Amino acid sequence: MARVGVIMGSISDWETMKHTCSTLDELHIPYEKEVISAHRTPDEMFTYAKTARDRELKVIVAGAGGAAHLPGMVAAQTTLPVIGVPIQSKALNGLDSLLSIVQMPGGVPTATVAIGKSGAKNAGLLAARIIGAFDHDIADRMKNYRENMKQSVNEMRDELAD
Ligand code: RP5
Repeated sequence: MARVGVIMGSISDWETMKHTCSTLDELHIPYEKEVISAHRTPDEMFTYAKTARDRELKVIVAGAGGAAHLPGMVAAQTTLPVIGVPIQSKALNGLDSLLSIVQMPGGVPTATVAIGKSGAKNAGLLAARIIGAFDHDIADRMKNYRENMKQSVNEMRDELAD
């Protein structure tokens, strides 16, 4: 059963949001993925957000670009944690997306990660950490993930020394 809901405003966001999904794959965390647009399919967005907890999702990751209201609007309709990923838009390079997501008025928390690929990857890791706070198996997988990162730096040092 999916524990993370990964949604995005357009298929054009997939190039970025696939990094959230590959991170969740790496950690063996089941997820579902869907295109849901705040302005093109508002009714579906409300239904998705309102049914998310009953469908046993634990975290929602929402990617959007431009006037990126999807994460905040979803957060307004659920009590689950919502992580917004600012997509690197063409016109303003993602600064518009970032500010739209991060500047939520007090009362409706929406976690915000970096613009683009790094943010999408970190959204997957943050979702894993949130679930890992209550799930020891996933917490252990996060520990391994960090160990692997440490190992990769050791390999860089070896390469530099060669
Ligand atoms: C937003 O508009 C989407 O999240 C996407 O980043 C942006 C552009 O959408 P398309 O015109 O590529 O469908 O809703």
